Amino acid sequence: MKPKKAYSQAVTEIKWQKEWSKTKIYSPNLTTSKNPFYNLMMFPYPSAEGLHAGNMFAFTGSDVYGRFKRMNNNDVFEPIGLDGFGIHSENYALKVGRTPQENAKITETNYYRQLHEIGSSFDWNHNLETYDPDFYKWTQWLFIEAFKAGLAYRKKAQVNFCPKDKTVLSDEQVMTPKQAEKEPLDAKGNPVPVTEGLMVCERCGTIVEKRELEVWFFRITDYADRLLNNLDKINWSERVKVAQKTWIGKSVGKLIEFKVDGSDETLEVFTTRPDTLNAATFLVIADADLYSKHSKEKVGEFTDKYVINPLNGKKIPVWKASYVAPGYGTGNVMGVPAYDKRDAEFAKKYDIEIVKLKPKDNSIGKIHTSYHLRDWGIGRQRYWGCPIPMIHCKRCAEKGLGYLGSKDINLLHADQTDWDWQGWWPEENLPVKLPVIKDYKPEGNGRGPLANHPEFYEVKCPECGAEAKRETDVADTFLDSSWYFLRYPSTDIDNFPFDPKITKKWLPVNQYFGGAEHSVLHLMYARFVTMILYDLKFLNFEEPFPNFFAHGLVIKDGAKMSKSRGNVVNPDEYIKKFGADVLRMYLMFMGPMDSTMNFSDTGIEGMHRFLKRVWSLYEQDDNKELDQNLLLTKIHQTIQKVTKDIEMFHYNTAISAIMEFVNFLKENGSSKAAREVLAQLIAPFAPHMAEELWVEILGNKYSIHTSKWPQFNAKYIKVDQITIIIQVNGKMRSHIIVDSKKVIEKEKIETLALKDKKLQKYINGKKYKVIFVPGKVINFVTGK
Ligand code: ANZ
Ligand code: ZN
Repeated sequence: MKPKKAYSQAVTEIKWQKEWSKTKIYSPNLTTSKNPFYNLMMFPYPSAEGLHAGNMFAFTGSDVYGRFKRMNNNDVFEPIGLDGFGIHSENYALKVGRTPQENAKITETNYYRQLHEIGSSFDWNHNLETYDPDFYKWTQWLFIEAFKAGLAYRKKAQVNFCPKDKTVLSDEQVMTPKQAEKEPLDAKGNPVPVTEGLMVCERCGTIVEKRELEVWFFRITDYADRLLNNLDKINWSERVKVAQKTWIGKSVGKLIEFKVDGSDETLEVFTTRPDTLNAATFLVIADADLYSKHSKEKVGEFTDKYVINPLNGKKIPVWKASYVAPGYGTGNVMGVPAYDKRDAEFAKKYDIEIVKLKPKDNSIGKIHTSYHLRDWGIGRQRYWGCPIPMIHCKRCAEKGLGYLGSKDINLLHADQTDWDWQGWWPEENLPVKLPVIKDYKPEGNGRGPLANHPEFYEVKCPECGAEAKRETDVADTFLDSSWYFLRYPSTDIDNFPFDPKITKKWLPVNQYFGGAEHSVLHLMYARFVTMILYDLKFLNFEEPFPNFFAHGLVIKDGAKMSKSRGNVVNPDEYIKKFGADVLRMYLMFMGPMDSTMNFSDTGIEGMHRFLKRVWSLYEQDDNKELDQNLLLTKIHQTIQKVTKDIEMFHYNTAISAIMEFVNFLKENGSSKAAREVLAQLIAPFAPHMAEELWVEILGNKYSIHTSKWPQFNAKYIKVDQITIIIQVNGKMRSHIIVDSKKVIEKEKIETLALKDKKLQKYINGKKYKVIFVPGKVINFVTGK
């Protein structure tokens, strides 16, 4: 048997990609599918550079699983799109002097080209882009639903502000330089050394400031307990669960009241160590100003006040200090310098008494639970985002109207003020379109660029017709990605964000795949939004991703790929040189899917040789004398190993097993059955070559990707058998598989080995001595 032609990856890959899209084998019928399996990879933020090898690694990892599931009787739906709104794209547009819209068109073309070329089994009939009005119309719908449910509100608050990106950030977007993988910069863009407690912007690494601004929030704190408790019910990488737990930061303690000396006023503290009340020697109250300027230092001011320690009646001083957070607990802390490090530093600095009494339980105060999680600041004073579909009208406020006239829905919360009257843009008139403007550069004055455009914000109040005003902040990009997975199966529905029937059939997502860096950002927000929609009865599940796998990281020359380091591996070059199959196989072979792996050119060349070796197997004639039982054992052992490994995302070891199989077939000869199995086992990894082998060489029915995954049969897998290497003069020449009970019996092994055809060639009547390593090697030493 000979392949009809030499393998050309360039020709073959394009040929099959065309055929796949023509025959729509990756587009399941979403209404009639019998075994729906929603296989999803986090969609990318498009950047100027396009996808790098690290992205391809993640996409391939997800796609291997999707292809595997498809061959295992599932109707796999694997959509893709672009998380295209946001600061990242906008900053790039600013840099090159294009509008974000023009820029989006260019990156969209480039991204979709790359995503085609990698050969993933995406359903290209359901892609979406978050900046598409058909998509963000529903992001606005979501905002309004949250508002109506009392879960979106405006509030003046101490917020995080990035002086470089000139916008408010959510708490989740503020991190240590290490978490952000950025060198810290000051507001002017100068590098600064990393110090403890330094917090920077997730996007640009600039040190974040605190500002008092009135902005929109989503009330995620209402869901803190559910977000925490449900973690026990979902199958996620452990490190992501831990990150969410820590971020939610539930802590149980006590609220204790201290009476202010000489007044009726009391100050209440939150403490997790009520047993140290006997050693409390001062009380600290938070101060927004000190906190925003010196939150990482211990700066304080004495207030002239004293409070009475309720346990022992002692008079202790009240301080204002920078290390106490206004938004946490009660904003007041009892200072216990003997047992708390921060209090100790503060007490030493300001000469406050330190009392070393042994902690002792007491009954003062009431049990209280505090959370680290705070509400999600969702408004951005930027341009390239989803317009927040809210309006406010003075006249309605003066008339004392409630929301859109319905006084009975009392949606006002004590903490939502400044706006006289808030209503939403009527849903039938959505979307509120983002206008095309040239001056979209942020000014940093606390208002977004749209605030300079009266033609955008001046509207007639939908309630009373008077002159009213639109919100000019846009929504955080993370609002777009908090629900996008609901939209994919329903992209062709235009009267609702997600079709109820189709949603019921396809969601929640069966397997989600993505980066661990989104642990407390996207993954937390998506869970929260799904819970809101569940509570509003739009969904019948409250966890969007019951199964989530956090993939690892591809590095180059020891560092994370980044343009500034100049170590970005552009997949285009490799695809051109070696083909997508080689790149995919190499990426999956580099190491465990959840580890950190180094990309190397020699590694990819090795994989190129391996695939050539695979191809050559199909040019080789069968070995008629090959022991068919031995071959069957090898086939079924390989099927079992590869199947189990793919199920657990252990792709690198699955590929090792395939390599071993190929070596075996090369050495011993193969059979048509073996070659069919081999093509199927490599199909998830090297889909193009596998298709070519299956259809053109083996003459099977198109397509291998919808063929049935080979099943292993336990009767061929003799686990109680062991391989003994046969050597001649210390060189490996063959091997035998023997019953594990016999592996130590020298004579029996020798007799068995002598039946081996390959060995006979070498012995060929010569005299020999036998060196036997029980259970491992039998060496025939022949002399010259
Ligand atoms: C006295 C004490 C003694 C405390 C001791 C700790 C150790 P978590 O676990 O994070 O909830 N605290 C309370 N509110 C605070 C605020 N707004 N800003 C800064 N610190 C605050 O920590 C709760 C503990 O952090 C509380 O318990 C309080 O200090 C402090 F040996 O009270 B503790
Ligand atoms: Zn009005």
